[in-house]
This record gives sequence, structure tokens and C-alpha cells, in this order.
Amino acid sequence: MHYLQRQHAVPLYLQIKRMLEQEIASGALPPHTRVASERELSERYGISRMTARQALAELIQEGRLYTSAGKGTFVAEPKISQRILSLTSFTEEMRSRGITPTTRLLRRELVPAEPQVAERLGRPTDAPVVCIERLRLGNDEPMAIETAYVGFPGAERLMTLNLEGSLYALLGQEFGIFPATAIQECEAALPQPRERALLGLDKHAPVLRIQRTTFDSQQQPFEYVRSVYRGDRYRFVARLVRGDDA
Ligand code: 16G
Repeated sequence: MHYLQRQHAVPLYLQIKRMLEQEIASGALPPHTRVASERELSERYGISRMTARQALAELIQEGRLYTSAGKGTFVAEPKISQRILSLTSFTEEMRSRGITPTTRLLRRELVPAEPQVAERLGRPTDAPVVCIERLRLGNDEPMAIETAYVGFPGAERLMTLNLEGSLYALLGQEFGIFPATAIQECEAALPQPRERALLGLDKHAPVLRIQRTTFDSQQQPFEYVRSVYRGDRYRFVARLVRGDDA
């Protein structure tokens, strides 16, 4: 049993919070186990319920715990830390973590490139591009919605190919196109109602909107992707190297 330090400069609620964080990090409290309730914490540590509530509320707000109405408070799945160091696909990212990727094709359409899409793909406005909207899942849990605009000579053949696996693998096998570099932008946002429903998110849950333009080894852009990633399940980690222009 952990003892609280009552004369300590660290407030009691924070000590309780840190203790729970440590139990989560060490695996003593694995994902989806129930954590002690406000009442249990206050009895166990001789603290007020307000203090216990504050510790739990902060962990819920930070997405480390979640509540299930009438059942209690549980440990959340840890976020996926996706490193932005190398150019990977969703399928590769999931598999490298031992998670099984699946894909639901939501839309596939040959559309005239709107100006922003055309510019990203280096194509004339209104040139035909294949728009592919997919729901990406990991271990059957929705993770992201990706809307890819794919445009290169002959890309129309994507209208007939199976898009429920890896797009990058398919582009390599069928077209000899391999991703070499990408420019990626990431920003916080609130999801549209449809996005929220597809991702199974709570009312006020934020998402990460990511745009990627991907280039092949000849520096030709072949896809422009707008994605919506779950904010409660994703964290993007970049490695920064101090360069000459710093
Ligand atoms: C990633 C890319 C996405 C790309 C997809 C290909 C981000 C934010 N996006 O999810 O742009 O189209 O991988 O994955 O990382 P796939 O080969 O598994 O279909």
C-alpha cells in the first residue's frame, strides 16, 4: 500500500494521480481494468472524496481513464505514438505494433481535381483523380478516416482494384509506384458529426486533421490525403535535429 505524504508540497490529489499513473505505466493496471472509485480511494487513503474526484477527473480529461455509465472508471488504451521520422503506411504502423489493420472502403469515385487537390498533385484543375475514402481500423477499433486523391497517368485502374488492404502495397505491385518522401501537416480540430459517428467518438472529443502529399522516387506527387485521426488514440512524435539554419 502506498502512503501519502501529508506535509508534502505536492497536493494530495496530485499524489493520488501520480500513483495511478504509475500503476498504469507499470502495467499493474492494464487497459480496461476498473480503477478504485472515488469512495474507495477516499476510504483507502483517508482523503476527502473531493480530493479523490479531482485525481480521477484529471486522468479522465487527459484520456488515461474513461467512465462507463453505471459501471465505473476504467483504464484507457494507451495512445499510439506514431513517429514522424520515416514514411510508413497505416498497415505497416499497425503491424509493427502487433495490431491487426482492417479497412472499410467508404467511397471510391473518379472526380475532377478541385484546385487544391490539383495543385498538390501537380495536375491541371479538373484532371480526373481517384478519390478513395477509407475507414482504417486497428483490432476492429476505428482509428482514422482517410480520403486519398490519387492522380497519375493510368490511376483510373484503381476503380476496379481491391482497396481494402494496403494502398501503398497495391501501388507498388500494380503500378510500380513506391513512396519516397512526403510533406505532412497536422492540426487539432473537432470532428464533423459524420466523422464522429464513424470513429465512435464522444461529443467533445478532438481529432487530429492530417494532410499528406506523397512523392515517388522521381519526386512526382502521386497521392494527396486528408485524414482525420482520433485525438484520444494518437500522438505524433517527431525527432528534431538542430540544423545550420537554426
Ligand atoms: C498513412 C498515411 C496515408 C496513406 C496511408 C497508406 C498518415 C497520416 N497517413 O495512413 O496518407 O495513404 O498510410 O496506408 O500517416 P496503407 O498502405 O495501409 O493503405
